[in-house]
Amino acid sequence: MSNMFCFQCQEAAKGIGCTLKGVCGKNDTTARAMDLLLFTVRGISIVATELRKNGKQPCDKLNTFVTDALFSTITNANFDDDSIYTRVDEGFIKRNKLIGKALEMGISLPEIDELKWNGTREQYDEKAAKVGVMRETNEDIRSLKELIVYGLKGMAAYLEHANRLGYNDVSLHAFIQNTLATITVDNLSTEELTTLALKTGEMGVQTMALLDTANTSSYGHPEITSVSIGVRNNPGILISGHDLHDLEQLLEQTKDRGVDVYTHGEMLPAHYYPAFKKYPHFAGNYGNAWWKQREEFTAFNGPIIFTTNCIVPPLPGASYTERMFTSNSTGFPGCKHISTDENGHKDYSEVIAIAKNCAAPTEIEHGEIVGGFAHNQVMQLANKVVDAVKSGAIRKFIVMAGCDGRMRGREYYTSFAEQLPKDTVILTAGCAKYRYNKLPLGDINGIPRVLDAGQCNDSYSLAVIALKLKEVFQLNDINELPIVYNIAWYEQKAVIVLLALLYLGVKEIHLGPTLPAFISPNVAKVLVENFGINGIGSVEGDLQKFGLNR
Ligand code: SF4
Ligand code: SF3
Repeated sequence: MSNMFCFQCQEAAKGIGCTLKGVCGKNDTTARAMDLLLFTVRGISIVATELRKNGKQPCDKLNTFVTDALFSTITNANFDDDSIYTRVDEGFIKRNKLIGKALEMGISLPEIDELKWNGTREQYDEKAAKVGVMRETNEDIRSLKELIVYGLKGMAAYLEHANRLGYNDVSLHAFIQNTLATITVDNLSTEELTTLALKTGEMGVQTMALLDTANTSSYGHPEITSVSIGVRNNPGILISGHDLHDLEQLLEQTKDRGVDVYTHGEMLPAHYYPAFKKYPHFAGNYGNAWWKQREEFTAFNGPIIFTTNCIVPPLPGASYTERMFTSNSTGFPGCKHISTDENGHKDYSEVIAIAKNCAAPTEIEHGEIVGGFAHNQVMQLANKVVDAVKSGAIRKFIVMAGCDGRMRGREYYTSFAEQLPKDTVILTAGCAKYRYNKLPLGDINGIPRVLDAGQCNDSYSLAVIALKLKEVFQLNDINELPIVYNIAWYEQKAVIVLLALLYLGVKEIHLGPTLPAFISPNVAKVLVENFGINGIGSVEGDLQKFGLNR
């Protein structure tokens, strides 16, 4: 049996793919379980799409099943074979029910393994080994299909967050399923797949817009905020990931309980939302990006809640494993999973009880960082920004959004930020910011030189800002703006952000620290020729390329 093959993230072994165990810590059994889960999701999507064509809308529960299944296969989201196989069991039941419905309606279905295979749990692993990404033998077709699937995974994650806040758009679910069906059943050419990848980018923009509406309607528009990075004397609960709805419930349930709540990693931007400022026990942000969690969670001393990726498997015997909780699509064997009831409610009483017996967090940093520059806030400063550009005080904006990661080469981003000329401003979103958001880069006429819009999904905000500036400067093309793109990626949410930018017509994006392993040489050629996508080089060389010499 082949062990596993996965090349979906920036850490893919040797820049090719992980074959024995994931560099992320994913076991081969988990990788295969995920391949089988995607197999069931493809089957479901094929039948659901046929039903839609015949006027029958699948129910919300089915849509949620698909987004959750996709989300659970994102890098660093779920390491728990049992929880993945439970989803597979459920997936086959759902698929078979849908098939029954389709047959009742006289719909003929394609003769395809994804619809025919029915095995027992004992047969899952063997089957899983045959349905992974290598089932597609043509390298370029495989590359484009996986590009699309990874974009859909990112899209599913953002859609799930919006859904949890009560914001939904069934056409986005339909697109995800329809696309999975199309790339499974139809023999699309590379040109057709490239078009579909851009269409995925368009739907990605819509999904991020929906999540932006969900977040800002629920919690207000992010505003300029100083966030403490130090600690207080109470025990604390650390919440990581991207789900603001989970944070809200935690803040409500911890009110007046003598514990503080801190954010980690991608949850930092929660502090920028007005609605969360009313909680006096919302203490600050602790630590840095996801990959530093082993040291930081040890020092935190209190319970940690994962609302989404990215989990780093704790080392055996790690002191914090017993205080680690997962929720939503995430999972880790041996860690408690906080379930959601049918009203979307989560009960954090066990987390709070544990926290009360923990020591206060150990201080690892102190001071404050500033953020909250999402589109609404930046537009309130538009005059100031436009004046600074017109007067030449700001020469260029550098979009440095995306992900952080543990690869050594990512030191590039810190050096790049440090060496940027002083008349440039970094626009950031996502956990990539931790490479430079604590540097003393100063400001330009009161505008900080690092403007943090928020989480990776708030890259949407950066696109809105760019489109508004295009209007203000009366330009025909987004690429005429004084903005350059030097984006860092790690996992699949960055893929949907990238596809969204390509759909919006952004050219000359530099992508690092390495180009995706799933991009074949021929597909890379298309990306270079049509979109000017480039890798990164040396800091000095790239500054020169961008016209950013000091
Ligand atoms: Fe390897 Fe990344 Fe896949 Fe993990 S998610 S197995 S590191 S390619
Ligand atoms: Fe970070 Fe995972 Fe991608 Fe949301 S939390 S940007 S890496």
